[in-house]
Amino acid sequence: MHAWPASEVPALPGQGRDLRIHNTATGGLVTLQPGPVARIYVCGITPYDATHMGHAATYNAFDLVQRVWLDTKRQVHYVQNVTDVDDPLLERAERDGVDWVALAEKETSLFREDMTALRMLPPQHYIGAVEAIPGIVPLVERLRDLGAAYELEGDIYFSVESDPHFGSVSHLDAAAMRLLSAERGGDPDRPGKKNPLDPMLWMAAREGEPSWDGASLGPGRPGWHIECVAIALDHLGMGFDVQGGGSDLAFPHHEMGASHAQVLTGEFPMAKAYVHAGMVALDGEKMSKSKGNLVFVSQVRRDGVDPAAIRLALLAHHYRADWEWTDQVLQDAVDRLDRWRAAVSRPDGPGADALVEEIRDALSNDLDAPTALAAVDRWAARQNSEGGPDTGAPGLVTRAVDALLGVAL
Ligand code: 5CA
Ligand code: ZN
Repeated sequence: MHAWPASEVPALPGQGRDLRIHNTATGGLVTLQPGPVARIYVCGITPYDATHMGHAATYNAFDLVQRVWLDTKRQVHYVQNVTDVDDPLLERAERDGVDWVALAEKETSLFREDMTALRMLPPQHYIGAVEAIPGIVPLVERLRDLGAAYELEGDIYFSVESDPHFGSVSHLDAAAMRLLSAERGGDPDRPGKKNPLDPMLWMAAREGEPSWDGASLGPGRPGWHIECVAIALDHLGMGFDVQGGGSDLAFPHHEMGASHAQVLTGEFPMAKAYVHAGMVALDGEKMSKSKGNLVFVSQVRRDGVDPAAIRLALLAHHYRADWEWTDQVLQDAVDRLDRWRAAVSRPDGPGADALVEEIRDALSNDLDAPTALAAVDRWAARQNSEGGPDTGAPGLVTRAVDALLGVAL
């Protein structure tokens, strides 16, 4: 499917920095040194109740990853999926009495509009689960031929024991894995499984549900994790730089996906860093579609808030922190945007070369956007109080904030 339009990323003077980022798989920071083309896969939405501020915060984190890489003059090869067929989507369509295809299309369109408004860089490949099915089927067949998958009443499961590296993303113990598996789309209590954690690769066709030709697997639809693996391997190959998503994807989704890919290819690891964004809450609880405690990007935009202010509200929090969306968070961002805009709308100002380096230092250090914002705040405060003689400064600040933070002043 098509993605959304790219906003220009201005080139900045001087030298970008290599990205140091927290890798869930090692529990520490790693300095990534991609080749001339950095490769990133970010898990996309399941298209209903999109785009809420939690989604937006997670995509903002991975947009910053790309902006740091682009500043080093690398190209970025970015792939994202849309989980446009899965249990929760079908359940929502059923609940609301709407066609699941129409629901997915409508929500994906809205997501594209929100991403465009927020100036999130688009993926080069934006791939739906449904369009990936012809590539998924042979992977499931191969896993079965390798003895890493087995059948249970027509459904095909992946055997987690087939991957000697299973557990290397989340490092959770079996009890914790079992709990999260039950919470996040798994079926640990289904009788007949070899290991309760084994995830489904291919679900045999169910009465009244959509299904596709699965060749030797029979008609059915793909499991969740193999969807992202098929898309990532097809467009990026093994050993790509970053696998990204919210922290709720570390287990089971990214753990299982890594295992699928590692068994399929015999290579390890699938990604050089597994990067996870914190969870955004509302009224004390994680913003989630199942609870319905959501603030939508599109609603806030309709209320007349500049998307650049929404972006600043996201950037004011470290991507790894769990934080709460409040009216005050948004108001602070609106005020900051006003101050910054006032500061760059003068013909001269305090020199800004050092500021560009401060922003670079902050972002390359585990995407420390709050520190970058504080540096811009200091420049803006000086400008708004005493001004300065540098006629290039307001333009440079505008370009740096745009290129590195995705904020249009
Ligand atoms: N389609 C799958 C990934 S393949 C999925 O998880 N879709 S989603 O729509 O549920 O979430 C999309 C992204 O937003 C995921 O990376 C998820 O971790 C992230 N996300 C969901 N809720 C929040 C939240 N409250 N705060 C931060 N990120 C969130
Ligand atoms: Zn995914």
